[in-house]
Amino acid sequence: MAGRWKNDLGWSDVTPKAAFLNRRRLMAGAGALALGGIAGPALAKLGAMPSRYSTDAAPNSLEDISSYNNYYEFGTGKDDPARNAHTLTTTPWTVKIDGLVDKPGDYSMDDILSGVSLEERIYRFRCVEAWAMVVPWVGFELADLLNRVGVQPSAKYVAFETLMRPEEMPGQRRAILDWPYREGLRLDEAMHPLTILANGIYDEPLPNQNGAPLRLVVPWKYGFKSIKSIVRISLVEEEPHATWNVTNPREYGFYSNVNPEVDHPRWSQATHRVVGGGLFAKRVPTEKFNGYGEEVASLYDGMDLAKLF
Ligand SMILES: Nc1nc2c(c(=O)[nH]1)N[C@H]1C(S)=C(S)[C@@H](COP(=O)(O)O)O[C@H]1N2
Ligand SMILES: [Mo]
Repeated sequence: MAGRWKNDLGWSDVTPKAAFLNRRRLMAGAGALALGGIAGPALAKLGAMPSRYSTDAAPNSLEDISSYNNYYEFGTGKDDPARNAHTLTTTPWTVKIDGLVDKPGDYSMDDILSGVSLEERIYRFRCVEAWAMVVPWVGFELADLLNRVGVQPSAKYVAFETLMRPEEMPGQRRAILDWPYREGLRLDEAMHPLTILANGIYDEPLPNQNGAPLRLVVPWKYGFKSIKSIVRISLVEEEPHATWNVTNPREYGFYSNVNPEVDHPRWSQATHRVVGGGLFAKRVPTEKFNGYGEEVASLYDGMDLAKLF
């Protein structure tokens, strides 16, 4: 089977995107009442609107996206999160927003989702391990949330933290990483319109293994920057602790922009494998900034991305 990437035949060739989005919007409008029976006992549709930031590349199947995961809180095998993450309680959920903000507080998911408009963002997603997928996320711009809580002028970075709950996260009972998982962005990266907080995939709530109920998605950076199941967002002055960067700074930089010119010390980053493309699928060239250079390259003007990777 051919790998589904850019010019290969794929889902988007079979279903023209406009028609697909239209049909889905109609379904969202009609509500679960009229059409829910046809769709089966599906989860509530989120009703996300299409976005100009979406790629035309064919999305991976929900099966691919929710069965091949990195989420070490649930084990280090690619199929461990799908097997184990059902134990995670995601309601109620609060996100503490603190640090250099005008309105710090403990915000419920309802607080957070009220006043944002959910969009579908079909993004390329590239893991530092040299595999990739295309994911139809549902979410909203992180900037929307940060603007609502009011970022103070002295803030330079945003720090994120994953839930710490070893009773429900078996991986946290072992010293695989220095828990809780933490990540960070420079403020301008965090405010960039491509940076989203996602609460869904394929117009349905996020599967637990993908970081329910709320996870970061930064499509021009290696996947480990896209931290899952966020419980804390802090506006800070200094470069924040980032789990993989601190664990192994020689191999994982704080910035970790996708970059085919800077190899991982143990493997090449020049190409990657598309998940779902089959065992014998050809590797495809990796693009700088994962193909989002036009949008984000200027954030790094004057920086040596080989040294400050
Ligand atoms: N809390 C937490 N977030 C995490 C991880 C993790 O182990 N724990 N893995 C990261 C890595 S390495 C990748 S590639 C992506 C994978 O996201 P996905 O499973 O939705 O494809 O999540 C990132 N976010
Ligand atoms: Mo990753």
